[in-house]
Amino acid sequence: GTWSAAGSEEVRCMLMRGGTSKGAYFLADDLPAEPAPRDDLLLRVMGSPDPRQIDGLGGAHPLTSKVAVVSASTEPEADVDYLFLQVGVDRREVSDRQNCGNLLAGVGPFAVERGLVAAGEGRTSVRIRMLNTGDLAIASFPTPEGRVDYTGSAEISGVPGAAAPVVIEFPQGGSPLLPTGRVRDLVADVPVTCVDNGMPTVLIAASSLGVTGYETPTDLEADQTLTERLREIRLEAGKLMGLGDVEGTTVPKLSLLAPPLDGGAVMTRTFIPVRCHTSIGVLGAASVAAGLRIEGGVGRTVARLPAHGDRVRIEHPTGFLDIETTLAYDTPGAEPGAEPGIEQGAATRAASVAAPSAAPVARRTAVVRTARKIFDGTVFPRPAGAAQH
Ligand code: NQM
Repeated sequence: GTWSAAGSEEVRCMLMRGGTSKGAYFLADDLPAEPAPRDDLLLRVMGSPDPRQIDGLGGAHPLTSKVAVVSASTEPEADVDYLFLQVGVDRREVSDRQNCGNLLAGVGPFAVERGLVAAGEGRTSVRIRMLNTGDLAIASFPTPEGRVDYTGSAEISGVPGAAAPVVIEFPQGGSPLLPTGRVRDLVADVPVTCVDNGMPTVLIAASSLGVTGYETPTDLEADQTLTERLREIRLEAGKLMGLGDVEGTTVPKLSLLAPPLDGGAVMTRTFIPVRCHTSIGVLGAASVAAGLRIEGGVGRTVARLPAHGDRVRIEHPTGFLDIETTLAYDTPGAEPGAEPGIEQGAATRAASVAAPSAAPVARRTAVVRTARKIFDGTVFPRPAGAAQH
């Protein structure tokens, strides 16, 4: 940030919708390099901590209290680096412990807008290294006449109207798909499947928690018994997943699964982790989709799975999200891609998943999102040291 003559801080910032989230996008060079002053600045930019975020850009919900920090990549396999930061709404906290596949949709367009990446002819592909997980994503979007065109006919549930499609591909999942090493765990007396295809997520059949999975997010958030059960499950699952003490962190997420209502594979209610998502996160959905395909997982009895290789339609409170994902079992010495898909005789392998070398991996995941530049300019953070409550 720089200081104006009047002594007020100002920072260059672009406000964008990325998928079903909204966030402030910054060039890394426009922010303090050190995490402590950077996070302090971002809290003041968003107006946190305050449940209404009345004095900042934040929209009073975790889905609209997000930040993307983008820079040219130092790695040969990527064009840009993207760091996602979740800014607490009513908590003085900025976390880099989760990724965000929705804000990711705006990263490519933002990189072109800021001149980090030259626009291609007609379309531009941007290779994005996601610093939160180390994974790679490739985003491609229309750039007629060398400029990002946000208009188009792609519709995504949870966003009114239509916009240009941003096609996002995740070439290969990095982290183990089954963080506990098992297809199913009993956690706080509830059977769960813990899966990570880009976002650590705990899959639970809604029925095993005494709800249908068709309730509104508001009703579920108001259910004190459910809230307490989810908290218990999450704390215990977090440890099993190798995430340590997850009290106060935003991962793992929890997805309640119910049979689909509208021709999809499954209905979901996702907790992120306290608020119930009004739709579902992109990487959260990628994890659900991969988890459903795991033989012996809790999703198997609930979901109606499409054929191997077909898109998995994840239903959520405001529509659906289609995820393409391919799983395979990696065995040492095997030719990459030569292993059978999970639908072809994977059951016996899944049962002996204790050997990490035989664990399933996500080969490729792809999704269509949209993004939009809403505002570009200068943000004036709330002054440091202003009265706090
Ligand atoms: O899972 C919300 C969102 C997300 C995360 C959350 C996300 C993802 O919808 O990739 O995008 O789970 O906190 O933006």
